Amino acid sequence: KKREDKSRSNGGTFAAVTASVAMATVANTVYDVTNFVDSHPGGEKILLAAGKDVEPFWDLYAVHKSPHVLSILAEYAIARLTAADALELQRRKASEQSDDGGKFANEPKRSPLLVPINKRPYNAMSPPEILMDHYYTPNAIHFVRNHLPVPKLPEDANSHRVKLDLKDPTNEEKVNRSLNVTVEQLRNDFPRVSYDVTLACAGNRRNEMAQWRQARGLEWRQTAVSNARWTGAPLHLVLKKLFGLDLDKARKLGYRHVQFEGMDGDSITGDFYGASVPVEVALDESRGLLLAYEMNGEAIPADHGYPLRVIVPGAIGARSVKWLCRIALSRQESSSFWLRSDYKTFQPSLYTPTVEDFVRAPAQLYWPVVSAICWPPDGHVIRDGYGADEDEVVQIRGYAFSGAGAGVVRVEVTTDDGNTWQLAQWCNLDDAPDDVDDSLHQPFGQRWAWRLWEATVPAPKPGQSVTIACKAVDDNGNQQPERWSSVWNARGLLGNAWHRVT
Ligand code: MTE
Ligand code: MO
Repeated sequence: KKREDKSRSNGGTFAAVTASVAMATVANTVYDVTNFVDSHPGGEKILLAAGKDVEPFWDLYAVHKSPHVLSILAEYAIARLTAADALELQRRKASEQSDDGGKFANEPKRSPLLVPINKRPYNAMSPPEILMDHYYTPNAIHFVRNHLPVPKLPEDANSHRVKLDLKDPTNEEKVNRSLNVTVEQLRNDFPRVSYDVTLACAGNRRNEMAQWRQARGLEWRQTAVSNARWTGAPLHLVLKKLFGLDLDKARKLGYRHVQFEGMDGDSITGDFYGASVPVEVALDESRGLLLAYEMNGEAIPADHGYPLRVIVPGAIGARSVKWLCRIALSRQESSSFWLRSDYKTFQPSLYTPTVEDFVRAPAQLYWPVVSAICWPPDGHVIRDGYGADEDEVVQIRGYAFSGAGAGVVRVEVTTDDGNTWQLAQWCNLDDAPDDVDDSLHQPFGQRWAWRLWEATVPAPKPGQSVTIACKAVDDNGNQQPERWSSVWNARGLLGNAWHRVT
């Protein structure tokens, strides 16, 4: 129950939260989070759950579902429900779950090949071994990262409207000019442009980073990464034609950011998914921002932003807002929780960033260079007796990409912990464009797509094992760090240490 507790010297609010039945380690436990509110990264929002079951909130903010959070929570346990209350809680949950309050009524059918790591909201990795079979990841197995339920989507894509607002540079609440544009107009009135873009969630490979030290968030392995051909209208042309704005003019008027809003919101908190991009990036033709209406030549599937999403090439996936319903020029960054207080990195010495730390840190925009092995899987056991012969080998396959349009120039592989290295070869997949290795395919500074690579190493002798590691080098000469210790950050983002597979 949330109530003023006058008997306490600090006069603070008393918040009790019962934890979920599904969370075995905290089942049916009541917590007094009064003294935790100030250090909760989401601030006072935790009080929304006061006196209630916390599970539905954790369904929406799935970062909570980690052993780390459970261990923090454990400190605040004050009581357990009686058996009768626990039963009642279970009964209510069962009746709620049947329709989930309708929140998840719009979830699409999904391929059983995806590897889900959270069901509601839905989050799934691409299957690593299938991922390596295509240059263009088939839409059905493109990884999915949803922070909220899939919103109710329009049946007719073409009539879907996006609101375009010029906010008052001195007053975020005020809109000076506003108009609507439909997907049909974007298709008919603007050039149709396609780019190959690899999307990767900033939390990719968090599970490895979290093995070095606990990191907050969903434990993605190495395939919260996929590549697609995205088609749409260039953002800078849309703003030029409809508002007469180019970068110079936008800056002179006091605009610093282009904000994007998704149709997916949370009716409990009033939050919506959104992000923004600095005007210098958003209005620069060479940065390739697209208002995309097609993914690999098809209408964008429900999970990936139908009917319209923005694509921000070279950036962490979080900037490519799906289910786009509003674009606004502003002096401010997007007010979205995920832009302001979530996708941010910190120094390795900061174990538990405060709300202020999150607000102060810059929002992460681009990816650093990264590569990972997708075949064989870690711990893979080779057929009995294999490796006895000198010329028996293990085939390795993986991906590599970098951020901000930097291309990957080479990938290197080691089997002796980095003492010696061998060069990987580029894969020649049937579906890849013929000019995939030609600078015409992805001009310098616009290398937004991954490169798939393969290598061959001697098989371990029977009964022995080998640990293979890879690293990539990009156009800037930047390389992946050897160890997690130097890149570890509390939120578990941008995991790019050498990828190791045994
Ligand atoms: N856009 C909306 N509207 N809602 C979201 O939850 N997730 C973001 C981004 N855009 C998200 C969104 C994040 S964090 C990532 S990594 C990518 O979408 C994932 O894109 P995908 O699901 O198409 O792979
Ligand atoms: Mo993400």
